[in-house]
Amino acid sequence: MPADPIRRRLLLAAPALLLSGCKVFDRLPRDGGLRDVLESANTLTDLTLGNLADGHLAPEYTRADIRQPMRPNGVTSPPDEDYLRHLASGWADWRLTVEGAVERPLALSLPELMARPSRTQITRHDCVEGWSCIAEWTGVPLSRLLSEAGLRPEARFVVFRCMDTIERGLSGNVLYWESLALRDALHPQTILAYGINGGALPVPNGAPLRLRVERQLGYKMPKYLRGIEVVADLPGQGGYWEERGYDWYAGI
Ligand SMILES: Nc1nc2c(c(=O)[nH]1)N[C@H]1C(S)=C(S)[C@@H](COP(=O)(O)O)O[C@H]1N2
Ligand SMILES: [Mo]
Repeated sequence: MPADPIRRRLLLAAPALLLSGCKVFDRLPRDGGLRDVLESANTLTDLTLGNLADGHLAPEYTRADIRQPMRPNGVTSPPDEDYLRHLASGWADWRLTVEGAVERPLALSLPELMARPSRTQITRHDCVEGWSCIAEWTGVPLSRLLSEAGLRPEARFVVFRCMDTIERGLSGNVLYWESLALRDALHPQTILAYGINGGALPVPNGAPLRLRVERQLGYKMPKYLRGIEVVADLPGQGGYWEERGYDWYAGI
């Protein structure tokens, strides 16, 4: 517990906020006014929790703490033609795009990303399903790319677009996607990782590039990235799993 009494009081208040963040209103009708009011209260709670975590680093570990390979989860072998073509060509034509509310949109190849200053961190991945893994991640800080692109004043959220179909729906395939508040996007441990445990990122863990956002749960870390969009307003519920009832702010 921090010695600072105000900080301590805020931390003690956090469990209550967490409780109020539960989706207790999931049984209310989708189009109900009451549900909308409760959902906006929930978003407020999410933002409050995010602010409480501001400035804090997730714990980092040593190599000796890495006791297992990184367990792959969710999509582990994207079936998508585009993805398989990029994989076969060694990512030669793949580009990470950074666009939306930015001054200078970017389209960067893997070697261009790897040529930028990198950060390596040994962190614990917590999946909402209840398992954890410690691994060493290497990548380019997202803050670096966002400052290269230059955020426009209306920028508030960052949306991540992936290359993998996670669900084959009646109205077409659904690709995985996620989003973060700018505050988490700019956090020093938020990186776009192309390396794991000293080697290249393998396909099951998200090749060629995946997000690490260390103070949140696994589903907030999209793999198989193709594009980043800076936006003023969050599209829909903010991610594939969020549209299926998961919390948008998944702080741990
Ligand atoms: N594109 C994409 N990203 C994803 C997923 C996915 O299915 N597709 N699953 C998420 C979940 S629930 C977890 S726990 C982590 C798993 O990462 P890992 O496969 O490297 O363990 O990726 C997250 N990012
Ligand atoms: Mo997960």
